[in-house]
Amino acid sequence: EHQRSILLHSASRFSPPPGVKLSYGTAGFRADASLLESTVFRVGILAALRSIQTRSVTGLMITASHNQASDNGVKVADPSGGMLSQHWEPFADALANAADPNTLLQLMDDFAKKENIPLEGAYGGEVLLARDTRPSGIFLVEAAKQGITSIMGVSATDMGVMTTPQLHWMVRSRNNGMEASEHYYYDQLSSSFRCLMEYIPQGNRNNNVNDKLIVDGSDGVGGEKLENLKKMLSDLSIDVRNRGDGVLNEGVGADFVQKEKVVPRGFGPVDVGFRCASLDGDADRLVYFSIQSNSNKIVLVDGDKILSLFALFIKEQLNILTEEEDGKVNKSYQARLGVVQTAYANGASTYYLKQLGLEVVFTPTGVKYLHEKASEYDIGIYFEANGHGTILFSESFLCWLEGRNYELSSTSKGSEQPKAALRLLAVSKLINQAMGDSLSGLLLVEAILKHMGWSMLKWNELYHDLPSKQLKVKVVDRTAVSTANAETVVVRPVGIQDAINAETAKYPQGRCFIRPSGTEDVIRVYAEASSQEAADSLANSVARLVD
Ligand code: NG1
Ligand code: ZN
Repeated sequence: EHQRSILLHSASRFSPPPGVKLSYGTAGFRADASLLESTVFRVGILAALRSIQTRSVTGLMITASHNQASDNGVKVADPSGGMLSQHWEPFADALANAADPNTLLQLMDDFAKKENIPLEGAYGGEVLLARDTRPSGIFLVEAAKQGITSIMGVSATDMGVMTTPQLHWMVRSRNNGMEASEHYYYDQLSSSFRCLMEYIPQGNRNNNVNDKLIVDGSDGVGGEKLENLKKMLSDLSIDVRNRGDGVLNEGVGADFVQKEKVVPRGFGPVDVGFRCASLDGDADRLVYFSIQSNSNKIVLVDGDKILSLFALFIKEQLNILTEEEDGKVNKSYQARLGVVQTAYANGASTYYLKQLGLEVVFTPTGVKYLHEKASEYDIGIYFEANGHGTILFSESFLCWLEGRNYELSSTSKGSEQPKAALRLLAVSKLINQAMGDSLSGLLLVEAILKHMGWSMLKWNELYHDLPSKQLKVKVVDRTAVSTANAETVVVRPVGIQDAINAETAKYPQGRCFIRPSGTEDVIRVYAEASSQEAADSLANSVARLVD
């Protein structure tokens, strides 16, 4: 009873804006910040309930990532550090859209019963919360705290301004019984980076191809955090631009650079020839680029190429590890290595990865799908073309690796095998296994380039991207389009897929698909072909089919 009255009282102070229907979508709730206070309050309640149910720490992140500064959003981190379990999403939608406190309470009661969640403080839950640099985050964090603490026995721990991957990392870390502080995060990243640098092959150690890296922080939270991390690294020279003085995500950042393929604000002719990278507003995406002289155009090195670099390096280490002195293959452990992409992956990257002999699988757009798929492998690498991705290691593989490392360090000192084991262990600590993280991703790219002795141009030459074009078509009801086969085939409206096939067949190396966006009221069109003109023309004619 006490719990009911607390809830009714606090809920009465957060009424949802009339006439607005919100949906948890691909990346939590997102909208203009002025509409979100009641939603964030309610997501606070949800994160608290999830904490009680799992008897673990959960997380709540306030961010709208690469969207404009006036937008904001909220999403929940599950105890693993990953995205909220998908079977809670309909509850999130219902909670956010409940019209009044009584309906809200009824929904909670029903859900708690169904999910066996004791509402009377059986477990003292805890929710870690953080926000990006958006000013609206300040009042939204307060709404989140009210929501969390309106569930008896659950506490809210405010971690302040953080990147999305930092918050997820800390949730994961806490539930593994480890410390969840920013210092510990920097410490783990920098020490595993140092370890990778230590095992760089002799010949490449003093190679100076990797002079300086210039990073575009998208005027968001990532720039500041990278400055902190930088202080703990000695082998790398980083110049951080767009650290927050300009407007967040405006003409800057990973989304802008990847979609527009032009030089971001704060960069210019003096940067020609340098390796550059862009983070997005909450620092979970990373792309590289270089500036061409006398042009506003950039050479983009996207998520697919980061994925290819990672896959190549890991495969090389696995090969070293399983090769016996006499050249035979050690069968003691066959690690399953898998690569996960979406239909947006450039066809040339898929072809390249398959040629390396790798298993490549596809999922629908949205990191929750990619992450889930990647977790089925001993080493699962996933990336979206837009630069969001990471590497997952299975517990059993890491265990085997620890053992192998121990065995090797005593028997074959100085050989490549123990180094390969140590490198893989270092990668598993450097890369953020909770979710894609631009900061840890960046350090891994830098370490691998150094290891290979490659410049960015050399890296970019792994394969040549097929020309591609992305368009969006505004529609009244995007749900009218539904797809199958990892979004490559349209099922409804009937007939469209045949028309797309007929168009696509007109272009050499043509590939084209459409899908409803999970974050905007649009249908997205993607086309690929052997020339830019052809890709543009294919995209345009398919867009006309949708209109
Ligand atoms: P939608 O709007 O569903 O296409 C976009 C991105 C996703 C993902 C989400 C979440 C593209 C084509 N789509 O989703 O990859 O990043 O936003 O932010 O880039
Ligand atoms: Zn983001």
